[in-house]
Amino acid sequence: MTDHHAQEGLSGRNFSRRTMLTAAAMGAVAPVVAPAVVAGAAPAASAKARDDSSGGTLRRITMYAEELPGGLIGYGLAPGGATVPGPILEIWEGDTLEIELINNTDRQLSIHPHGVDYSVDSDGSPLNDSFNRPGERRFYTWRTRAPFQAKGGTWMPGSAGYWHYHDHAMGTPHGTEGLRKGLYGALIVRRQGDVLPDRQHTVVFNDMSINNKIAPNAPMFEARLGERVEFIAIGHGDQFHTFHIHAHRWVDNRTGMLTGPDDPTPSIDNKDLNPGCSFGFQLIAGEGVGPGAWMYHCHVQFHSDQGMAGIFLVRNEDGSMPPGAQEAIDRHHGHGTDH
Ligand SMILES: [Cu+2]
Repeated sequence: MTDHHAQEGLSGRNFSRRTMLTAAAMGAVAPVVAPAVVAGAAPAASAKARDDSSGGTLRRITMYAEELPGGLIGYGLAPGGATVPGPILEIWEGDTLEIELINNTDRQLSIHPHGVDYSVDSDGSPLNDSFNRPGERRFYTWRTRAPFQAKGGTWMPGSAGYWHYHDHAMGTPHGTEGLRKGLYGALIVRRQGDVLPDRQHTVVFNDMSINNKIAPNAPMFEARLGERVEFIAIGHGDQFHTFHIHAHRWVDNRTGMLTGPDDPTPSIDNKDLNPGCSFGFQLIAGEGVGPGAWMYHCHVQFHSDQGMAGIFLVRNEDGSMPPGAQEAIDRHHGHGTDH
């Protein structure tokens, strides 16, 4: 089974899947960094030569598109390491990310990003002849930039945001089949000074599934009480969705956090998650409500009823199960039946 996301637990597996592409961030988060990323990272000196204006770093990774059991296809950072969703790619505003995508399938596919800058040959679309043929390697380059002042003094947005990447070439010129089979993942571009999380979870509402699973096998995301947890929510497919999480809320801006006590940005716990959309936020697990098995789900009623519902398990601080949580998980396994 391709159960990579369903039962990640607290083993640190989700950390190992996180592609921290920056040494600066590593100290704060202490993830297990995928060796391929470290090995591929260019020294700062060459980054400067490449991109003097932004001061950003040129980062290089190799990604692999591979078939998975159950008819799925995923992206990974090592041969045999593909997952659905793919790895979280994370860079800083100003960085350039060069991806060598190795297509280990017998289908044509690509990688197409949202939110960053790229030239037509890195578009990831058949329109621009930018895709991998079966067995082919191909480079894709994504550029980012900080906010800047345009002519006339108006401010233009930087690249920072909770974005995503996906196939744009399998099945149709829009990658409809690739998306359906699992070729998608989260892309985070951080701004200098952004707060880093203890733990991250990618939630993709893809047609009538969550990460290509449905209840009772929808992903169970875990954290310990008090941890700073980052969710990256992405929508794909042909359905409109709304993402809701129980007992926690966030702020409806780029980071999900207020900038100060007087920041008027509204606080929410439910947000549209339509195809191609993405957003992210951080919460403090169990803050104000305690540990427990908290539900997250699509709030379109027939979607939740048909299995777009999972559990955000907030464990006790020491990692043990809080009272009632196992019973709640057991109840969730009867999802779809009356009780
Ligand atoms: Cu839905």
